[in-house]
Amino acid sequence: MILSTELEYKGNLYPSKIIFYKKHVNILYFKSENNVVLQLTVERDSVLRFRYSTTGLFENDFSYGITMYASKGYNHLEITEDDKKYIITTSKLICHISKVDMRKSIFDAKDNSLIIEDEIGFHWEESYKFGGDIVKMSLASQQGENFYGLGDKPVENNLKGKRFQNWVTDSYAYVRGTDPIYKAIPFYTALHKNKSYGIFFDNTFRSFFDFCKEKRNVTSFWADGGEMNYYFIYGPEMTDVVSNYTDLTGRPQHMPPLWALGYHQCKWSYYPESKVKKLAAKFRELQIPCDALYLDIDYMEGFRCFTWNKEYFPDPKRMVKELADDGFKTIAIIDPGIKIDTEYSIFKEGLENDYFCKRADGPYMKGKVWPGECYFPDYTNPKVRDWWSDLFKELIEDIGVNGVWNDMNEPAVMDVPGKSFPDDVRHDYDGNQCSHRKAHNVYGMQMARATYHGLKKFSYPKRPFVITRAAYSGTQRYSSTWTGDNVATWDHLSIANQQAQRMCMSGFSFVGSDIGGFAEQPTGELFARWIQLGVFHPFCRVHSSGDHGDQEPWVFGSTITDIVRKFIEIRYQLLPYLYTTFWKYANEGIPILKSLVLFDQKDPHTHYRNDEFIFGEKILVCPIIEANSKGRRMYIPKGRWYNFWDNNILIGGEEMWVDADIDSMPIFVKEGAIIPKYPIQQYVGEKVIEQLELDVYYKEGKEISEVYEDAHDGYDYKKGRYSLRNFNQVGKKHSLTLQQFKSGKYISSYDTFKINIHGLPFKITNIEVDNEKIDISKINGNVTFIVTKEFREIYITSK
Ligand code: MIG
Repeated sequence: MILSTELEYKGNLYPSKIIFYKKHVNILYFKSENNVVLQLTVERDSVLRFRYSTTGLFENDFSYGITMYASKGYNHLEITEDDKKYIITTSKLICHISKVDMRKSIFDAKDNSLIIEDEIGFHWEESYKFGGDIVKMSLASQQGENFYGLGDKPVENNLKGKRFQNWVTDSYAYVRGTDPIYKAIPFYTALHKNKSYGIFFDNTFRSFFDFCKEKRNVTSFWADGGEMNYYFIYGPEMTDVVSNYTDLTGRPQHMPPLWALGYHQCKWSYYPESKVKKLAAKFRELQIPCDALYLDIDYMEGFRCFTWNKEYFPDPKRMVKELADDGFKTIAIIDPGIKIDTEYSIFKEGLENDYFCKRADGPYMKGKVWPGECYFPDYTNPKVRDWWSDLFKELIEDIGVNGVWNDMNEPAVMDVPGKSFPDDVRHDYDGNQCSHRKAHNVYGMQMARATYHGLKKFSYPKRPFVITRAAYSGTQRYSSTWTGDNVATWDHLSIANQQAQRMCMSGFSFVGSDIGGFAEQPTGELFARWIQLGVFHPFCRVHSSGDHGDQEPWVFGSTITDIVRKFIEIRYQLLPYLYTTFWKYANEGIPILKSLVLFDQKDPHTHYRNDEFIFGEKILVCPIIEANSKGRRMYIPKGRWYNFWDNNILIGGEEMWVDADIDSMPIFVKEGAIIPKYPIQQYVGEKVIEQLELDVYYKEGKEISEVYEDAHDGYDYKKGRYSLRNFNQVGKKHSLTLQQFKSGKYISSYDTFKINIHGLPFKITNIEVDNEKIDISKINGNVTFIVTKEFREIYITSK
């Protein structure tokens, strides 16, 4: 294995034979003759934690990645042994630990099949330079095994044959394959023989993953320090693996306000106020829906966080209010670097209270960012986080800004080699003092966390909205994210697609790319194609660096404007659908976007697919990623699918050509689906929803759909004021039954559903709603009718 530069080490060491074993409730300890201790925790029947010490002593057990809400408990735990091994059995797994060398094998308890076993297993090298160990794990990879996940890596979905590094890095204009970039999410899922498991290596040092690259049959991961500490998460369904991973590392702590799922417009930068106002007016004039406008760094006074440039923005409170009156939410950027300026109150406070990061020998960590020379708050100190949270009072509570955008929090520094803090910088790490080697990957996450708490406090009773660039596992609890400084090229459109899918697979679904590309300027065609993809990403924002030309929906001519409007309108119509899938994500950790392998792991065709994905539960999307396309070939997963545009039915399970001229893209709806739709609005809340449309796609057989709603903001839903509607569609040759089961106490503004039935294979002679016939004389071609939202059963027949 290649180690990071300059580490001096003594060669590999390995555990020797086990001489001691002890059990403490669900924690097992195995000690080897040479003082290696394996601590095995049975977290759940399908989740095992492996932690190794090379000295017999463990570090303080502290993690920013794991949430305190992680569920614990198992149904069954039994430990036995024979002369060769210890055998740990839960209701889902059987784990063998070899007595000779501590190597492990894990089997599915159901059929005794091998899921994963150690190759060399745990080994390590001592580090002369830093002390501690370089900790390593190597696992034997089975034939035909594939790998997915790992955060924002800008590569194909399937990671097999590749090696990666986790070290959050500001990566302006990265390209396909650049590694590492902004995020460190040391979690992957593996799949072989229709069984999926995941590995979460909860170690924040610079870490590495090798997926059968160095050796064809070996997967390994290692880190420059800290402990070998990882979670094995069994499926066998990949969805359950991801869901269990977010059970461990957390899910969004609350629903986003619905407007955050609307369309966002950003640029570096919109200023002064008159420009922002013109921008807002243009959206309304052209009737292009938009919910949020962004203020990039130029709104500040000399880039000092929490200040305003009074020349550009003489009265921010008034401006924010006027924008709000027109339905726009204002999002402001806040970076970590605090300008060294003894006249600047935030700097003074930070200095007086000793909140800034220091170098090993005492000087402050000084680095150049936009404001010039800066010091940087140590967000790994809980006191600093509290202070930081409180700094948002004026911005949020008084001025009324609705969301905060955390940038440069890798941390990015312009004048320091490595473009970040040097290794020796000291951090509190919540009382576990350490160097930047350990804190680097969580620095941005802790900034986003502190920002989140500030917004939560000062936006109350509204929900906070935060977006961060840097992230470690668990950041999904606090914030949304984007994929950083991409480029306006066709390849980047495809990379954005990959990254969004990958982030969803990695437990972090609230993600989007800079639509159109941050660097350089897209053609109208590329912009339109990117919008088409972007409206199907959980976070939907156009952003550009601004110095290469404009990137608003109307700058590419009216044809493009019309296409862009049409797709943004589709997003707004689908908001109740997207909101429901967000709720599934926040509640159960189900990824909002599903790569085809996640959607149908049994089908080997999905294992190497990249472009197609499922948006939510029922909608199949495939972006057009090449210029001058009139359509494309794509893989349609198994099952029957309705073409969204013309209702033609396709039978999946093969690759086929799909037409998609510039004003269209391949979109399909799963048969049996019931898709809720709102009317087109220029912004969330523009209209009182007076009727919910339900698009029903007939299927012979049964299909379940859900619609989740609540007040779209605030916290009442946590007290039961939400509405969850479960719809059963049961289609037969000559009948269709729709049943509704409702729970929750939220009362929606509408009283009726408008039901549109697609693909009904028979002519209706009778419709009964809760056993009462309705007048069908007006129903002809399109099967559309209106029913009360309280209906329990609709029965449609032909005699
Ligand atoms: O050094 O704030 O990724 O979205 O517009 C550039 C200016 C700093 C990088 C972010 C980008 C943002 C830009 N920032």
